[in-house]
Amino acid sequence: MKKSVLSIMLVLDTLMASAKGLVPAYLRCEYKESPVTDARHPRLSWELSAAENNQVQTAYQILVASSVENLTETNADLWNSGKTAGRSTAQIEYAGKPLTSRKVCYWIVRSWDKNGIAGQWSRPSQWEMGLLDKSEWKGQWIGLDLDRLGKGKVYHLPPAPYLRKEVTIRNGLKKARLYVTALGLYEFSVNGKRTGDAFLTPGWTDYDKRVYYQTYDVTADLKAGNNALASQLSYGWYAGYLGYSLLVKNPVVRGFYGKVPLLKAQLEVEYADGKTETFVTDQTWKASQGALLESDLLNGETYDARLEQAGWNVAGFDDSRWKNPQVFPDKTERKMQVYPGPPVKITQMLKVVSRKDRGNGTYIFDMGQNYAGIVRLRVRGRVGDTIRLRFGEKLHPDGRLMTENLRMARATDTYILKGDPAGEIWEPKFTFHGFQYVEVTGLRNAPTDETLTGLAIGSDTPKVGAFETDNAMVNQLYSNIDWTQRANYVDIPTDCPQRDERIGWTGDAQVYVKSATFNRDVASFFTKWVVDLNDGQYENGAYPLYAPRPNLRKTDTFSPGWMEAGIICPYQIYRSYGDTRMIRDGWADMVRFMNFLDERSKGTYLFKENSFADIDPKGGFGDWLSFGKKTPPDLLASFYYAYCADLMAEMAAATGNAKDQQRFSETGSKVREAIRAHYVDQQGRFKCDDKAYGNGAGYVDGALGFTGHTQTAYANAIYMDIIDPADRVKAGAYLAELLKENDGKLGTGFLGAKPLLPALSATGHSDLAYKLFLSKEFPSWGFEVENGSTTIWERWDSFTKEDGFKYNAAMNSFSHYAFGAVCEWMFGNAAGIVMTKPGFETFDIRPEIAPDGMGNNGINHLKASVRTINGTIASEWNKFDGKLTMKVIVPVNTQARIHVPVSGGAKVLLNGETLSRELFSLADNNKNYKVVEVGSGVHEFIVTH
Ligand code: RAM
Repeated sequence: MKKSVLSIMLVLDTLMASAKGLVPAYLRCEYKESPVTDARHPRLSWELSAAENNQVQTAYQILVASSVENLTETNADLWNSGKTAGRSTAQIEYAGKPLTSRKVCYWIVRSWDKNGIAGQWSRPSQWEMGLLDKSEWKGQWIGLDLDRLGKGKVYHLPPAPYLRKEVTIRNGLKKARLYVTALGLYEFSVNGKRTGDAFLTPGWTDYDKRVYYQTYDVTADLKAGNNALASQLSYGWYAGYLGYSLLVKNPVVRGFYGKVPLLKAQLEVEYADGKTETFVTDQTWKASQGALLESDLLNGETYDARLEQAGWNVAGFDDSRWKNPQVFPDKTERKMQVYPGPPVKITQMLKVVSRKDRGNGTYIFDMGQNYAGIVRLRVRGRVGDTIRLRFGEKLHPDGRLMTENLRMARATDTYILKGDPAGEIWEPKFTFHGFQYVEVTGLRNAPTDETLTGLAIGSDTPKVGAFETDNAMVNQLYSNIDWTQRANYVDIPTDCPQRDERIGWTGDAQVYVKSATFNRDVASFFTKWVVDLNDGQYENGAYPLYAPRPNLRKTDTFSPGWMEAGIICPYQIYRSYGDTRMIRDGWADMVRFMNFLDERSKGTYLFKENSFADIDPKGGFGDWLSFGKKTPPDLLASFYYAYCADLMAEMAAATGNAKDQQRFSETGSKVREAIRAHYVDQQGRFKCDDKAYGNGAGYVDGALGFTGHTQTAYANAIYMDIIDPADRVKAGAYLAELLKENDGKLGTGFLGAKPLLPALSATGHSDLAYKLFLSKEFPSWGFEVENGSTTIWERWDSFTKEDGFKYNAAMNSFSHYAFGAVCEWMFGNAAGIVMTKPGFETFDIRPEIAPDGMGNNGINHLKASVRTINGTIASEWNKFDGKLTMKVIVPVNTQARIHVPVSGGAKVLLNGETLSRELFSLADNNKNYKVVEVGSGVHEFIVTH
């Protein structure tokens, strides 16, 4: 009886659910929810869910209207796409009426399922258009030159300007938008309330070419009568210290784009009677200085609360003693655009884990996690008490704060109390540090855990990935990878967040970009940075060492392995998100880069030894931080040449550009041929003319000598498909052999570490890949974890329990994501999530099961998931009692080929039934797979013998 009621209910449930059909949600525009954009044809996307398995979308319809009420088929006044056949749920370009500045657009979508049944309309979402023409900016650049007030011996840090203006708003306010930007950094407030919650606005660009702005809806913050607009500025990337320029004694160490930070803002209000009014930055504003005495990204902030001008940011303040600001001219060629990336935000609060009294009024707080950000200080004391906060990633063995590795970055915040008996709370606004430990001095009373609160900052890239196993080391490693990404994806992808560097190194970015896509949604983050890359391209077509590209050191130009980021990053964004707009927008620049390679190779389609002897360091950075004999940088440059040509050919095809597709596939084969002729010996081994490098002087680690027969060479050749498929297995064997000769240890640097495990897996050496992955011996990922890491380090042995800090004061970052590129293998091989069509429209699940017999050091359970632009994919496997189970989640509207690892005579159950839909059996990687093609749903497998 009970049972039949249950089944009737189940039947009813499914009926009701299927009646609903496909359900669209997570509506986004230009990768964001309810954004402001200046894309004239913004791209829309949504996610689908369905109550039944195997569902796909066969058509969709989008309505866009000027109001939510008009979102009906007959009233949609901007766009009615009509029923449009197709499975796409992303990258759908708005194709309605031309959009004008400030337009607020509301939209809904519905989808038809595989049975042709229309689902319900989604909930409405919206986007808003920014200012599409620069001439709509009426505000001027205003600033206050306080430069002469910088007085430090080493650091010239002038106070930060304050700007204000009162405006009168009439009765009947309907809508108000504030458009703001700065050359430098700004924080803005309306009637004392901060606008938005973004940090480090408006971000770093090549300010001569473009500057981004933010748009705030301030309707609710204004009132009839007098209103105060107020802004604090800081020097930031525009006018502050940058990178290692001070360290390397560059003639310019700060103010790379200008000396005086400038504000540009306009407040546009609309009244109920249809009238509008615009208030802009101009000479009538008032300017002064205040409590913020020093403010610099690398060097920290000094805030003297005694100098606060109470009420400066609210209406009615007496600013008669304030000056009028100076108006600065604009550059006509400078573009003003909507910030395309995810805003930098405070993404997490951290509590103090422990604190130590070091005597003499010095305390050290442990935040428990190395992160990028700031701390909020809570103190009570007397007027003039001075609290100094210093930041470090590590402690010396004797408990002192270790700051040597910050080099010239002062990374110190100072707060001077006003003596408020109720206590004082302060946090810096325009700086951040990379740290785990904070040294505090100057406290009047013994601190508590509440004295500090950690505030992690970073570009607010939505978390999409999860990776979990029954191996604690691996779980910690995954946490380390994600934290390092968060600490370094701060407006641009930086190398490290702590020392005097923090620049957008292209090599680091290109080796890591694919890994990044598994952890966070980085689509809009790279939409921003790829523009910086193109802006940073040299006249000759080379992409720079870092982007944006201030002149931090005269000799900084370009390098093989770094410059290719200009091709690899857009390519990866295309693969991960199906984004072809980035390809189209950057195509001319990317082609210029390929022309540069062609010209450099002098028509030989090869880079022979010494082809890059004219750059500094000679040959470029090569396999940076590798061990042993060096892989010739020219060999790697040639590999990258072929690889870039392939990616270009694929991107040309994706954008229907047959001519360029042909050009670049031909380039790809010519480079391969040339490599084979010059760099490969009779036995299929990589070789080089090491004599050509002489004693190696000028080359990175050139004294160690050069050879083509390295782990890095084979790993890259396999990964980039440089060698004939027939020789692949041989290359894999050489790689395995080289590992064996090296005591089973990796010797790879920045360029070799990423492809190493994927190359082993691809050539049947999954067991070796696992061995490296699970190793805890130097050099390995596990070694860092064993030595207490909470982030990925620049060097495997940046710190060891035995030897402490070997490389300090030179180059020893504890938050450097480059070696975190193993993440690609974790998701792509261990969990086996392999994209077969851009955006994961189709994919393979092909897990490599960890070898048995490793006890606690092995993996018996692994579960990974990633929320793609086509929905969430999950892959899980368990080994126990000689049985293997797998669970795979395939999102609605996608197709997966699931590879079930079996060995002879195994029996496979799919969702409890003997596998009968098996497509084919594959024998590769010394493993047999049974392959089954499935649509959406949860699919569980049990493999028994
Ligand atoms: C270091 C950076 C970066 C690397 C360059 C070559 O200083 O930290 O990681 O790409 O050098």
